[in-house]
Amino acid sequence: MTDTGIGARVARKEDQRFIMGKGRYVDDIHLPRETYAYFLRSPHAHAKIDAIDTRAAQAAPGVLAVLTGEDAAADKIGGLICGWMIHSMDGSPMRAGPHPVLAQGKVRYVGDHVAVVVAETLAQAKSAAELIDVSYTELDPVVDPADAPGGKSLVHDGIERNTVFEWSLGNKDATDAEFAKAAHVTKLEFRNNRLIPNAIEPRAAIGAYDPAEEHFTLYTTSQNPHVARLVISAFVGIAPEHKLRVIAPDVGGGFGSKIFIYAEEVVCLWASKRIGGRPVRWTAERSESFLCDAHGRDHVTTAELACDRDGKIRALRAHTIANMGAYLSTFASSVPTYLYATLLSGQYDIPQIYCEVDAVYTNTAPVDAYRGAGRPEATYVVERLVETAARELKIDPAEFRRRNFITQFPHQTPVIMAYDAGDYHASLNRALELADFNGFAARKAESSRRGKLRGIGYSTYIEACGIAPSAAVGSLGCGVGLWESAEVRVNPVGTVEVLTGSHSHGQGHETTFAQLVSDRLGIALDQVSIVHGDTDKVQFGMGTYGSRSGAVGMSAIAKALDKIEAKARKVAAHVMEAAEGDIEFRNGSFTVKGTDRKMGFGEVALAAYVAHKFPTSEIEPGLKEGAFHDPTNFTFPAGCHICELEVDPETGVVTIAKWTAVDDFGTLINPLIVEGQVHGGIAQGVGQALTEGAIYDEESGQLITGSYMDYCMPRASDLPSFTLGFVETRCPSNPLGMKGCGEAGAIAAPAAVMNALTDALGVRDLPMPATPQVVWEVASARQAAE
Ligand code: MCN
Repeated sequence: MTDTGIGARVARKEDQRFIMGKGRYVDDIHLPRETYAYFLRSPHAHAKIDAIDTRAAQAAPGVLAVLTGEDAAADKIGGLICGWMIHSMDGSPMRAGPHPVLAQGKVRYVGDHVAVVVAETLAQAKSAAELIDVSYTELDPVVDPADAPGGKSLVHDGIERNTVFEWSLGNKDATDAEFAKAAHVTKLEFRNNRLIPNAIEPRAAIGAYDPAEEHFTLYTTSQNPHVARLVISAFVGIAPEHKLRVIAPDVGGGFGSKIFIYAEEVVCLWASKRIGGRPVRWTAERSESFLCDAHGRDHVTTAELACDRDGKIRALRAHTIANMGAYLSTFASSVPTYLYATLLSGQYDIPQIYCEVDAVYTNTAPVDAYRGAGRPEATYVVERLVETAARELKIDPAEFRRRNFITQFPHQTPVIMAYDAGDYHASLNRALELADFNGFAARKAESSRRGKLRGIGYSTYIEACGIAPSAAVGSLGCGVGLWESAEVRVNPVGTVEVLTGSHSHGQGHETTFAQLVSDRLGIALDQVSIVHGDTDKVQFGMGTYGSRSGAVGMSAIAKALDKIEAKARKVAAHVMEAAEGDIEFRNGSFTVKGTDRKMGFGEVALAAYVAHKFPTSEIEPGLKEGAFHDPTNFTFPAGCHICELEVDPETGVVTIAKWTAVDDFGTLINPLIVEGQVHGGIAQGVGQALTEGAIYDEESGQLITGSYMDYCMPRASDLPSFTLGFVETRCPSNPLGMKGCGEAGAIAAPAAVMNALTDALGVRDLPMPATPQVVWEVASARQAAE
């Protein structure tokens, strides 16, 4: 390992500009003659639009255009799509209601896009929006997903029972048979609370139409600019792909919420053309982000675990109602299905699993992938059941897990996934050691002396990421292939530009991707630059989500580097007049075996471009190679998180005393960055467990938690210093042996917290978020009962 190569703890290159305030985000970009868009949003959760009178707004100072859904329909602007087809148990395709970019006939959630005003200034656009007169007939909103099928009204006319699909996975009869003969059944009912993503940078878009070239440019806060271009071009129909450039510059976090194609991006492009080509810009206010960014989770689940007399798990079954919100967002249908039920085996050898998922429409913001997407929900089901079953069977929870761990690989689960590599005993054992589990009883006694309740909880999670093999996801309904592409351009002086289809918005790709190049070519880190986020520069890409940029994106770079090395060897052989087989390449130098003849990588690069010393009929000049990488399997990061916490029964305040995480991410490219990823994920998972929860008013469908006053993000002071460790089993399905790390913390953490909290309080279950009020009520009831 070199000090900048694979495995090195290199500080993030990109942080220099971010910390100095020199990042270039969409809102920092200003184009000549730009204008401002302001969206008039629905104040109602569910209402018929009887009429929209825009005349006063059109005449207001500075206004250039006021556009509604009727205008969009007249201009043949298509609706937004959901790109993953799910079929119900009866074989029928999912029922996707129309998703217009501006409401047509009806509004379906508070914040739904009703009209846009484009004006010379933002203030003028906002003032004019107040002059738009919309006549609504209010309809009963459908708010609670559990009630949606029997709801008072239909979110989409014609979509009966508000049901998008009724899907299942696994063998029902075989699972039921195991339950029928089980010695013990543990049953839990819970809601995986609805979350609102809160990236530091709110969403923003600038649409610019060039009438001379009939060409559009979109600057947007996207995690996947090429997919945005594909959808906006092929489905929304704004322009063919070669007439649309999408640029996602520095993006300040996304956590999934910036994967999707949103109405505002389309409207800014379309409006720019409508006003003759002046750029149209929009940046979300935080309150708009709360209302309109796709939310996450929101499952209502009943789950059961069947065990035999020896504490061996025989079967798991679950029924989940998944809230999709008012419209199917870009990848929404995949989240409660193939990203959820396929992980219900956890780290355990479970002979039978059966899961049914009813996806429903409600009059709430669309729900789609949010850090972990389906896998935190699955882990929550499995790890809460396992912990509860162990307690009921009076088996130590760690021992119960050990009895049921998968130990042979590859392991085919009953729910599609084939786990390729792992060592679950190793991560549990190491975590117990690092957490000083043996000292827990003494710490608990000490807490008790201070009147506090101490608890410990595990989450031995698994996830599937590195999304994903194209043929596999295609067979499951995905509309696109999920490979990744890369191009490595070596300049004549030996510096390197890597063009990648991955998109970094906080994950440190500019550093880790450069580390791979530094390692392979033996050149300094600052000789490498990573180019991403621009469809005119990067050949193609599928973007960043599903912790795929390492396992899939970097694998594409590794393949391109193989080609670079192969060609450079040929060039070196000609220049040094040696047989290609005698060329060795190590630490940035090409040498001829058994001689002192030697060329540096930069010299070979120059020779490749000068092209004097080799037959160009056999070897093309230049040194530039591209590659696409399609993985052969998902990657399966897994590990053990242990949360130790203390409850103050007087106030309900929960203090996390200790957090230990031992994760297996295969080969670590940069442990420092990986640790940062784990930290962030744990913080989000703790937020889900203890503080965060989106709440809509049942009667009106208004978002009650619409600002930071009501929606509580975890703060640094809510978290301890984390103790991290790693187990390393190489992933066999990519050349680097990597598994994704970007979501693990958020997947593992909620179950660890709730297992610890139920342990501390001596209760079977507790709802998330377990706010001080929830905890205080439970603690008080317990004390009253004692
Ligand atoms: N890495 C490594 N060794 C490994 C695995 C990964 O050094 N064995 C490095 C990678 O090279 C990369 C980083 O760790 O620099 C994360 O890699 P990976 O797990 O492949 O995840 P992605 O880069 O694809 O990022 C996506 C993931 C997801 S799905 C969400 S959601 C998320 C996350 O990353 N959103 C984030 N982390 C985030 N971090 C920030 N700051 N902001 C977000 O929006």
